[in-house]
Amino acid sequence: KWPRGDEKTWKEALRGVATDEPAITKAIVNHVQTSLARQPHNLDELGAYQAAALSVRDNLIVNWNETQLHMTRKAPKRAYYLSLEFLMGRTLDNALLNLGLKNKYSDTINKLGFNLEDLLDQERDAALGNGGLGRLAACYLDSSASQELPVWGYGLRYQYGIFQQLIAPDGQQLEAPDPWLQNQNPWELPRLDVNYEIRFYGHSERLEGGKAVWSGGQEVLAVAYDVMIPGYETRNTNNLRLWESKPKRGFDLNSFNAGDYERAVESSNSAAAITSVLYPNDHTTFGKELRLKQQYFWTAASLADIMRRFKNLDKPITEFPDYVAIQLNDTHPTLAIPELMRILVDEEDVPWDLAWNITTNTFFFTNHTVLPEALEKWPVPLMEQLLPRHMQIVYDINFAFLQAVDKKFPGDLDKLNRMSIIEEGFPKQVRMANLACIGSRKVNGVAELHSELVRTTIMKDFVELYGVSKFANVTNGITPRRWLDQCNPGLSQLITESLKIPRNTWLKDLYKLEGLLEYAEDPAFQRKWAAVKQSNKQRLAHYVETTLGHKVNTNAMFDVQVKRLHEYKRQSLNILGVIHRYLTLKAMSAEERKKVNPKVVFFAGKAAPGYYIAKLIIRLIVNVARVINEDPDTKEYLTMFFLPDYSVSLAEVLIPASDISQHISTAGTEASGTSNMKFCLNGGLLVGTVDGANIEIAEEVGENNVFFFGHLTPAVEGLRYQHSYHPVPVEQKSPALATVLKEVSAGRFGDPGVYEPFLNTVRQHDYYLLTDDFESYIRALSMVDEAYQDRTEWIKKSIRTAAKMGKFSSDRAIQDYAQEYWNIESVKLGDVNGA
Ligand code: 6GP
Repeated sequence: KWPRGDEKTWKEALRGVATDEPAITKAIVNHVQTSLARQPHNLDELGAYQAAALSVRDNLIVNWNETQLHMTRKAPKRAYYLSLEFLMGRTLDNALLNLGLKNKYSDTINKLGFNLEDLLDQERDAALGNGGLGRLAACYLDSSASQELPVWGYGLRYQYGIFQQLIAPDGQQLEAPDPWLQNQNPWELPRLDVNYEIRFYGHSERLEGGKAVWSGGQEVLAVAYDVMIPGYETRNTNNLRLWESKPKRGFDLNSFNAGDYERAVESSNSAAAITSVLYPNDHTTFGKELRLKQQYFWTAASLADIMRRFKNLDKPITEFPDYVAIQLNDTHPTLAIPELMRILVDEEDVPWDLAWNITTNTFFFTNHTVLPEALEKWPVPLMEQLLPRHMQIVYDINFAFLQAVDKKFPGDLDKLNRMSIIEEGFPKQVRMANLACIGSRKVNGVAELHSELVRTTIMKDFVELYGVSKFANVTNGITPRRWLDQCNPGLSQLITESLKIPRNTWLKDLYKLEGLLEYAEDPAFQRKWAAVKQSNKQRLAHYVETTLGHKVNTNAMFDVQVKRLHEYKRQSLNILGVIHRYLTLKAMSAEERKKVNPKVVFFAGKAAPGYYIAKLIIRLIVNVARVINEDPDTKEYLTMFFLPDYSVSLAEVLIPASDISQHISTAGTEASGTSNMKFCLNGGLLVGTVDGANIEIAEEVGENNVFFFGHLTPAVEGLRYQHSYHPVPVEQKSPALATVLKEVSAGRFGDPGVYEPFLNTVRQHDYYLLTDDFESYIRALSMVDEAYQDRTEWIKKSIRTAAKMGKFSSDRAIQDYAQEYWNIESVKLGDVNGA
C-alpha cells in the first residue's frame, strides 16, 4: 500500500537513475547552475568535475536509498567491518565503471567542452589510511557491494588523511597536512540526524549482579557521514558510515554556569579534535591518549548504531549473533568487545554469562602483522581514567578467563602470565590482541604463512587452550575492478577481446583469466600484450616528466618498489643493490656496458614522521638518484626515481607500467602484501622473498615465473641470534655489500656521516638480515636481467602470471569471510539497468 499522498503524483516525480545522455547532460548542467551557482563561461575543470561528480552522486544516492530500504525489509543477517582506516582513493572513475556509464559520461563531457580524463584528475584521493590494512578494507567494501552482500563499513571521518609527503632540497621527507575535505566531498551524505552521545572519563559504580553505572565525565557527539559504496554492475549500493566528533550542544554546562566560559569552550575544542587526524603510523603504537579516544569514540558510536538497528527487528537479545557479525580489522577496534558487554549488562540487563556468550559469538578478529611493535597495549592507568567502566569489564573478563586457563593447565604460572589480558609492570598494560582473541569466535591471519605464524608464535598459548579450529586463514585479495579494469583499460580491453566473453563476466569471476593461457604462445597476442605494457610505461614516463622534470627511457626495464617505508620491507636492500649496480657499471668499459640491460628503478612510499631510520633511507634514495641520474657514463643504463607522495592514484599509474616489482621483506615479516597481487594481475613479474602472499602467488603462477631469493622463515631466528652472539663482519659475509657501505660512508652520495645511523643498523645488529640476503638478492636481480633479454619468453611469463591471478580477487576473500565467518548471504536488489 502506498504510504502517503497520491501514488501517481509521487511515482511520476520520483527520480530514477539518469542513464541516457540527455538526462546525464541535464543533470550535470543543473548542478553547474544550482549546486555550484556557476555559468558556462566561468566553469573551470574543478567545477566541471564537481558538477559531474554531483550528478553521479545523485545516481548513487537513489540506488543506495533503495538498497537500504530493501535491506531493512528483508532483515538479513548483516556483517560490519570495523576499520580505523579506509584507503579509498578516488571515486568518480570507479563509480562510472560500476554504473556502466563511463562512455556516456565521456561523450557528454566532451560536448560540454571538457575531457573526462582531465576531470577525473581533479579529484582528491580519500586517503583515510596508511597502507595495506586500509587499502584492504577498501577492496573488501568493493567486493561486498559487488556481490550484493549486506556489509557495512564503520570508520572515522578524519579532517586530515595521511599527510602529504614533500621532499626537501636535501632529500629529506617533509610532511604537510592533507586537507582533503577543502573542496567539499561529493561522495558523502551528512546524516546529522544520526548521532550518539559518547562518554569519556567520569566514574563507574558497581551494582549488584555484575552491573554498574557509569556517569559524569565528558560527553561528545558522534555524527554519521555515509559514503556510498556502489557494487559493480548491480544497483546494490552499500554504506560506509564514518563518524565525526562534535561538541555536545550546550557543552559543559557546569563550567558554563560557574562562569568559566573558557573551560566550556576548551572542552568543545577537544571534542572536535577526536576525529581531526589519522595517525600516520603504520605497524607501530604509541599509547597516545587521543588515539585511545579515537578508538573508543568510533567503536561506541558504531555499536550503538548496530544495536539500534538490531532492536528495530524486535527480536530477543539472545538472537543478536544471528543478525550481527562484526569483523575487527586488527586490534584497533578491540574496545568493541567490552563496549558490547557494557551495553548488554548495564543497559539491557542481560546476565554476565549470557552477555559473554552473545559477545563471543558476534566478533571475529583479523591480525595483520606479527611484528611485536605493532601489538597494541594500553597503560592501565590511562584506560582507568578515560574508560573506568571498560577497565572494570576487562578485569572481570580476565578473571574468568584466567580461571579457565588455570583449570586446563593447573599451576602453569608462566602461561597465566603470558595469556593474561593484563601485562604486569610499571605501568600495567592492557594487551589488546589477547582481549581480541578471547572475545572473538574466530581469529585469522591474512596469508597461509602468516596464519601459521599467528598459530605458532603470538597465539600459541591460545591455540593450546581453544584448539586450532578457532585460528584460520583468509588470504587477502584485491578488487580487479580498480586494479585492472580501471587502472589498465588497455589490458582490460585486450583481455575481453581475447577471452571472447563479456568484460563483466571475468571481472566478477577472475578465475576466467585462465583462458588467456592458450594465447601465451600466440605471437600476435604477445605483441598486443607488449604494446599495452609499453603504453602504460609511456603514461608513467609522462607522469615523471611532468612532476620531476626528468625524461625516462621507456625502452628500459621498469623496476618498481612502492609501499610504506619500513626497515622490515627492506627498501634498504633495494637501494644498496642499486648502488652496487651503479658501481659495477662504473667499473665496466664502455663496450661492456653496451651489453647491459638498461633499467629504471622507481621508489615511492611514505615514512612515519617519527621513524628516523626510514626517513634516512628516503634521503639516501633521493641523493643516490641525483648522482646516478647525472652520471654520463652510466645514465643510459641505470636511472632511478623517488616519486613523492605515494597514493592510491599514483599506484594506479605505477603498477600497470611495471616489468618487475620488488617484495623483499625479511622472511616471516610481511603478513601478506597486496601490491604483489596488483603487479602480477597487470602482467608484472615479482622478485621477492619467500614471504607472505608471494608464496601463494608462486604456487599459482609456478615458481619459474617468480624470482625468489633469500633465507627462509625458519632460519631467521638463528641468524639473528648469530648476529648478536657470533657476529661476522660484513666484509666476510658479502664483500660486495661492504664496498657499497664504504662508498656511502665516504660521501660518494653527499654528506659523509649523514647515513651512518642507517649504515650501522646493517653493520651491527642487522636485525632484518641484509647482510645475509644481499648476495642472493644480487643473483636474483641478475636472473631477472637474463630473463628480460629474451623478450618473448618474458612476455609469456607475464601473460601466464596474469592468467593465474584468479585466487587473488577480493571477491574470493569476501566469499570466504561471508561463508566461513559471518554466515551471511547476498540480498539482490537488481542489476543496474533492470528491475
Ligand atoms: C599490513 C601487512 O603488513 C601487509 O602484509 C598486509 O598485506 C596488509 O596489512 C593487509 O592485510 N599490516 C598493516 O598495514 C598494519 O598496520 C597492523 O598492521
